[in-house]
Amino acid sequence: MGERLKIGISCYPTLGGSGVVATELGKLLAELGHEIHFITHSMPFRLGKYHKNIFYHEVGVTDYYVFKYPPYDLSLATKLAQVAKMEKLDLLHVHYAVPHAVCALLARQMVGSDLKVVTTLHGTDITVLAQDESLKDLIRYAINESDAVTAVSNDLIQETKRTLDIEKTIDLVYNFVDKRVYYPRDVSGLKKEFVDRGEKLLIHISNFRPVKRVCDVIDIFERVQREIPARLLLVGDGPDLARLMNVVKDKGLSERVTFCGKQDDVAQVISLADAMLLPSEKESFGLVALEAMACGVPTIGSNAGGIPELITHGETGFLAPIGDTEQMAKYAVQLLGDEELYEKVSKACLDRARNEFCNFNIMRQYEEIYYRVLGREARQTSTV
Ligand code: GMT
Repeated sequence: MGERLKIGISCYPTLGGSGVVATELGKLLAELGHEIHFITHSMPFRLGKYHKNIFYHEVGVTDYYVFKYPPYDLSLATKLAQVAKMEKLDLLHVHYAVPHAVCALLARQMVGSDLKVVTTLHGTDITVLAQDESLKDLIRYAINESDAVTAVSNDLIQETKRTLDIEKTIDLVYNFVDKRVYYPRDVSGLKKEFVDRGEKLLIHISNFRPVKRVCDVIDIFERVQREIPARLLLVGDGPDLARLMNVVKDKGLSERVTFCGKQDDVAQVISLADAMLLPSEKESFGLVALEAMACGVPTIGSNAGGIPELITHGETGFLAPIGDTEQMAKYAVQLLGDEELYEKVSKACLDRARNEFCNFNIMRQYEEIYYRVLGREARQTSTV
């Protein structure tokens, strides 16, 4: 048996897929016996109850009156260094180049030991932030100076190299899903509260930002419900919410569209649905589509970014060019109107999610990267 590692994890703890991946990874690593220290400004939302081998260190921010903006990044770097020293951490695994990787590099310098830094790129740090000239050089620096860098899709690796002119090797480690949590739940009782007999339920879950193109979701739904009886469930919250509520009202769809805000039990909510809509402008992977896949719910969406690496068109969902809502609606009608096709696609979804994006396999890929940067032997672990 190889060595138990002491790992510090920093991420955006309160929202988004990157926080989900970081937290679920930490929980899995702890389950295998590694010691995990979350170092974040608030408790990661997926951490939940007490877990053996998991520790939480809150980053406080100094609000001194001369600071126009409280220096969160400096407080995070200091906290990362303090925890690394005090707990004798082997490495920091940070999610997002800005600010987490930059802070981890500063912490590594402060600690002055062999502390290693593994950075995971999740998408918008490259597809949005690295387009900003004021941050580009900093993100390139963070990537080049990390001991290892991972990205959640091949598409994101290529875009990172192109945008930042980077030659460094970036490891591909896909998002994962815990099959003990994400599986088709029996929600037949609850479903009656959302749909009438014979109606199909479409779902979209996101942070309602412009990149998610939630207006396209409504447009697709409008077309679908003209052909088959259907309802739409919109889950989440974000900057576009008020506008979307108006769009739904103006289109006269209020009776058929439910906005239900953020939900904790995502697997249960997804299990209510017959199909997921994900017509994003940018999507480095699309964790929510994987979560749907693991519940046997096919996704219809755009072929943006890394989505085609997750969804094979015609097998585990249907993809069309960004903005082609007419085609996406046609695919939805085809899928939902053909029981045999639906069963086939839904089963393929379950198989692919369980076999190719299994939490244990993906966690092992991260573990191997940790041992590689530390120059240590990977240990033999039992499966979760
Ligand atoms: O999708 C979002 O807006 C949230 C964002 C995040 O910062 O958490 O998600 C990104 O990371 C996820 C986990 O790796 C990926 O599955 C999402 O595709 C990616 N989002 C985008 O690229 C827009």
